[in-house]
Amino acid sequence: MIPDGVRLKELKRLAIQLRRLVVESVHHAGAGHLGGPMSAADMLICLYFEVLNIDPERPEKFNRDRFILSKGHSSIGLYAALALRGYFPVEELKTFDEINSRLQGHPAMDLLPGIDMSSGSLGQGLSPGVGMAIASKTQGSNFRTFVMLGDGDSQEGQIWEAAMIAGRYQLNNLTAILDLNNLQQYGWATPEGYKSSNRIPPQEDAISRWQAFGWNTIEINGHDMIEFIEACSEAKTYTEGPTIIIAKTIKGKGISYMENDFSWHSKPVTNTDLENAIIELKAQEAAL
Ligand SMILES: Cc1ncc(C[n+]2csc(CCOP(=O)(O)OP(=O)(O)O)c2C)c(N)n1
Repeated sequence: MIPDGVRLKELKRLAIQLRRLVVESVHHAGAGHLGGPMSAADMLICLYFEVLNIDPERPEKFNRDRFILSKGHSSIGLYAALALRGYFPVEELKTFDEINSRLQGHPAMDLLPGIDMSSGSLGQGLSPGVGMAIASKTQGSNFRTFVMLGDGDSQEGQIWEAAMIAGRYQLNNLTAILDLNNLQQYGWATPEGYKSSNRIPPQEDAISRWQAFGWNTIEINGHDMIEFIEACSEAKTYTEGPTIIIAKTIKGKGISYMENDFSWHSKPVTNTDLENAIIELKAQEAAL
């Protein structure tokens, strides 16, 4: 269902809260990823508050929708979404990245309720997504599987092996989401990012690539919540095969000094950085 104005405002408020929790957690931990969680923030909130058929009280329920964060380094974004949705206390985010914490730098499925798949080694998230989608069909279930990919993440060959199988078996219960922020750890992932450089881009034209593997493609602005929710609905009604939502995003979105700057892929947040981020996020909330 498409959210009305009041609900949309609430979702936007949650995305601002998520961004604040990410910066606070990385500041507290003294390390962590920022750019990737920020580009994914609006979609993570939509997934956990609108799209996924889930029950935080019963995180193991067989018929729940599955979500895999293939770009597992953005774990703190996922943890913040899970905490806000009620899977565990928001307070626990303060343990992010500590020894023996359930909130490790990369998601661990045997530690934390709500994590459907461990991830962190790039390129490995779509394969288990294919397995889950096949399991849903062979076990007569109707749960859907969502996998969020990074553009750097999808430079790994295993993504394309999984993409080929998903197309081959017409897995119409599988939705991939490409967080196309054009940047990766130390530089560019796509031609858009390469505008100012004469280096050869590692990835070109995501749409025709995915279509060649038999996928339905929907291109959206990944920071427009309505576009994202509508794309998820369209994916549900597409019966011929898997769908990928190609979401154009901005790395670091929401904190001006982080936006489109790959040095904010991962780095410690100083006290001043934190203060500046909170000033911006408070202003965004006041403007809602
Ligand atoms: C197999 C593997 N190689 C390298 C890394 C180190 N690494 C972590 S994040 C990252 C860049 C990821 O870029 P992208 O998928 O575009 O993520 P985003 O920009 O959304 O953060 C790299 C190279 C890794 N985690 N796994």
